[in-house]
Amino acid sequence: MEIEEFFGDQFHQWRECFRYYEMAITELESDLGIIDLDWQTRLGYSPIEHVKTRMKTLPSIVRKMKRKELPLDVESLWENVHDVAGIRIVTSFRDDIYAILRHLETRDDLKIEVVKDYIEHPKPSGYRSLHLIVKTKVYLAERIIWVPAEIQIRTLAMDFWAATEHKLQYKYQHDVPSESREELIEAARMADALDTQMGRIRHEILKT
Ligand code: 0O2
Repeated sequence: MEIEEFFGDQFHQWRECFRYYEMAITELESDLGIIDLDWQTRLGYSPIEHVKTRMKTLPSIVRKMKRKELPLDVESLWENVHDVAGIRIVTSFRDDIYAILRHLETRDDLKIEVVKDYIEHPKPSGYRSLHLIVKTKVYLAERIIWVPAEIQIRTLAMDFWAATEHKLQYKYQHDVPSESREELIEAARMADALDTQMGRIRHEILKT
């Protein structure tokens, strides 16, 4: 089926909505680039290791809306699906995650609506990350809009685990045998232990 046919007379509204998500990603990526530079300039160290952006794909959006039994229209997308625009901030150390959160909390161009701490409370799969559902301020030519986005903040170790596990399990859970699932949970604990150890080493070095 052609995309235009799928969205029917809402096609233009969906397209407009997607542009707003793209603008939010551009805005967030640029803001984070500036903070990164500022931290490096002033402190010689930035908690941001790197940033990755992604737009949720249309099939993934439709799957999520169907799973949540939402009407497939633009208003419902805007109100209920908060991760169409996605930003992932990767850090070296676990403490850096919370340093970034503290910074984001001070900004008046960002409203943090929900904080999901999967580090304090990992998912049963072993997944660890800090998720923020935010609204980001976007200046259009003639008005200001607040666009929903999801910010995921995690260490390199958490990111390595999540990216690898995603390939093996997340979308195809039924294919992964239970022993492998256990091993993945164990691998997530090892990644967490590595974060703890690196944090401890950093602390020792900073003390000297
Ligand atoms: P993609 O490709 O990243 O878009 P909610 O909106 O709260 O009702 P949702 O969206 O399931 O429900 O929220 P959640 O669980 O807080 O965040 C989902 C996202 O977190 C996923 O996005 C993944 O990016 C990541 N994630 C959550 N659990 C796992 C896990 O067990 N393993 C891995 N590797 N990643 C996980 P999407 O939409 O699934 O995919």
